[in-house]
Amino acid sequence: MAKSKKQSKQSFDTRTIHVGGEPDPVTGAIMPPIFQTSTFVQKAPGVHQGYEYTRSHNPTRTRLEECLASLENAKFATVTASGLSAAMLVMHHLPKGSKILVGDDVYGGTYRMFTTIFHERHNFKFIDTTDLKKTEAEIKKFKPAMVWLESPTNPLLKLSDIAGISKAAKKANALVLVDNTFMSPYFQNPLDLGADMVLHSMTKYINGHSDVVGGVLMYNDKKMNQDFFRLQNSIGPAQSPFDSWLVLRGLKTLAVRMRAHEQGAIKIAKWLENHKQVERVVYPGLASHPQHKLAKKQMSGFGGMITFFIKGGVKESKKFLQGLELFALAESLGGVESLVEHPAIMTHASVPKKVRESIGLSDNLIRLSVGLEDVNDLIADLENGFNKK
Ligand code: P1T
Repeated sequence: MAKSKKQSKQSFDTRTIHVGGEPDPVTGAIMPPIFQTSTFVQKAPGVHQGYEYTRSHNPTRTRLEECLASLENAKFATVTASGLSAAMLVMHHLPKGSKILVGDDVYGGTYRMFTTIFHERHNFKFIDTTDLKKTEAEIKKFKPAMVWLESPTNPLLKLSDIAGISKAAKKANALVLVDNTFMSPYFQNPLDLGADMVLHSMTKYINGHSDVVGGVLMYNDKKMNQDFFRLQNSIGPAQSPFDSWLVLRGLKTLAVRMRAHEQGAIKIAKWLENHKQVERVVYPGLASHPQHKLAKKQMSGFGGMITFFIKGGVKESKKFLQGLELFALAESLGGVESLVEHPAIMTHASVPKKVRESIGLSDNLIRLSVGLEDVNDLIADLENGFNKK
């Protein structure tokens, strides 16, 4: 639940390395120690040095929270055990019976949480938030307590106008949360665009090495911070000190990784666009992306995720996926190694087929997370996939 030491004069790259990464004041160790402890000794009952019990807080996690808050230009950050547990805290933070307007293309696990766990506590309405006018009208009509956006969405890479929606939500007293997992704080900062909360699955780009599951919420409101502390402490989805330390380590290269992910993704997206076995490529950096203009306006880059529709259906998709070697067939994204997956069968299987079809999440859709391997090797691998007999 750390408050950021806002070092706004320093660049993003510098802050990834130095905020929360200060040498250990006791020994001078340049890398912060891992406080691998469950509890903290008290001098007298209630007399402690700021830490009591690792479920509530831990110095390694505090360092990570300081760094993350700084990178997202937030005053506060709350690190949790997974991206979904960060979402769970938000669901408990909102008063019972809240109306929540949600983008119609969100991560399958988020959809499952809203429709099968929290549907009894809150009232969810899913709409296409890419249409600003329609979203503004819906905010007026539905009167939500919160607008929940993913931008770009998983897996269709649709964008929502964060500044426009935040303005309309503010007028209607609604909070705006943006799941910024796909862009990472390097390419997009929703709080600067008027959102109230940012959520990341740290499992993805923030950690970047596919060896940790984690989540984080970033925001500016002190009361919110007190409530998230209460909820974290009372419900218990705290991240372990070792995992927080690994994320701190991964964060140091976030800026260089994001630039490299994007460089590879742009080349691959353009190559796919000219491939005869590809029906359509979706990548916010392509001029053909329906919201390319908005992407240039609200993001400082386009990221490393590509979605494309292969010519054919499930049969052709499976053949392609089985022909790949470098791209590992796995759920998740944002790691140094390239991953590929079939959303309809894998990450979004919990979204009913009818709903998937209504939003264009079809059976010939393939999602790539472009890693940091040599891009020519990746392209050769994709060609092998297309040539698989
Ligand atoms: O897996 P977890 O750390 O709990 O994060 C959930 C989550 C939240 N938001 C977005 C946009 C996500 O993509 C995810 C997790 N997504 C995958 C595992 C995936 O393969 O898409």
